[in-house]
Amino acid sequence: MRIGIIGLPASGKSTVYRLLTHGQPSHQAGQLGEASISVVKVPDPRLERLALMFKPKKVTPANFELVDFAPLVKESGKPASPGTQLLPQMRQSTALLMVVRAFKDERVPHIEGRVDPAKDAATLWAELVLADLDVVEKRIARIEEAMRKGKKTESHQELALLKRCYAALQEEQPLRGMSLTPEDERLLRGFQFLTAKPSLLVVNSGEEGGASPDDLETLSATTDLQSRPIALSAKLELELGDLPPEESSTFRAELGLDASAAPRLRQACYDLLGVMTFFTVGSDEVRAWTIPLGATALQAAGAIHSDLAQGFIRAEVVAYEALIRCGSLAAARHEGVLRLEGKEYLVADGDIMTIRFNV
Ligand SMILES: Nc1nc2c(ncn2[C@@H]2O[C@H](COP(=O)(O)OP(=O)(O)OP(=O)(O)O)[C@@H](O)[C@H]2O)c(=O)[nH]1
Ligand SMILES: [Mg+2]
Repeated sequence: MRIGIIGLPASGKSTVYRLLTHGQPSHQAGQLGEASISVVKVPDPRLERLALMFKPKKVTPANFELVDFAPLVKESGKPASPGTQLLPQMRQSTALLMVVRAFKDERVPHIEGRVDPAKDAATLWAELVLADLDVVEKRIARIEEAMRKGKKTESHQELALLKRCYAALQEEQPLRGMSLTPEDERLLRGFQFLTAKPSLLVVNSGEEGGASPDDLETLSATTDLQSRPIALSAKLELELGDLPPEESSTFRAELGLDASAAPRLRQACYDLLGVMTFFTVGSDEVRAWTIPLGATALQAAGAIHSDLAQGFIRAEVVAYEALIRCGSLAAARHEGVLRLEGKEYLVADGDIMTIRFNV
């Protein structure tokens, strides 16, 4: 699970990256080519509550990887050429965080010499569409060439599908919005199209709050995203995060700011990935695990370890609220809310699971 931060030069990508990774005890920062990569832990009050109940030696939150990419458009205003390292790495992200600048600051020049988040979002969007269009065009040309040479090919279906993609992209429609059969999805998966990825727009609004709710609505419309943009002041939030808690809450009150934006943004990132959480509990470790929405008990077992999936017998399952109400696993069993489920059970977000398996 990886989220890539993208945006124009000096929009505040690295500041948002630092904000999201701030105060994370062992965030394993590293390099991915030119980009920085970190593991971000996802806050979850349920995990803290379970830790109080089980008093484990170790508490392990869910996490995702976060990548701080170089700007998508070069300083000169010319688009980064698709031949660079950047695009293939961006394609490997599960989802994208698009940062646009709304803050005004004379000391930080803007490539176009003006601050206009809606225009920047449109520019960014056009870059993604162009990058996908480039891939589609090349692949179509290749298939048609092979067909002309009379090679036996089974790519007719792929060709028809790519032509649909081409038409959508020409209209600047994201591939995310196309209706696809499971077979279509299989055919397209390998291309890792950028406009097919779930994306969230972050408006870096600056100290004076540079983006109004109306601006956000316009931005929403420009980029055709499913989720509403999030406005925050990355630099200010980062600075407040460095202060002792009492001082930072005094400043927040004075500035009329809500609670810290970092946990909210971490949560929004996690939601963007289209995943859910189940928990394993015990005296050694209480841990949050990440699985796709709609995953089965067997997939959940596999997320823990492939041995658990291979030797799967049954899962003992209790919903989070039911366990909290009962106060312990023993009480939950006694009250009959701890159930035995088979491989096909559809895991619900927040389930506490114990996998029974043969070794
Ligand atoms: N005043 C103000 N300055 C900001 C804000 N966010 C970022 N900056 C400043 O803008 C400059 C660029 O911020 P970065 O976070 O490095 O931006 P970036 O998008 O990573 O930049 P590149 O990687 O060079 O494209 C830095 O000097 C930041 O301190 C903000 O909300 N307000
Ligand atoms: Mg940067």
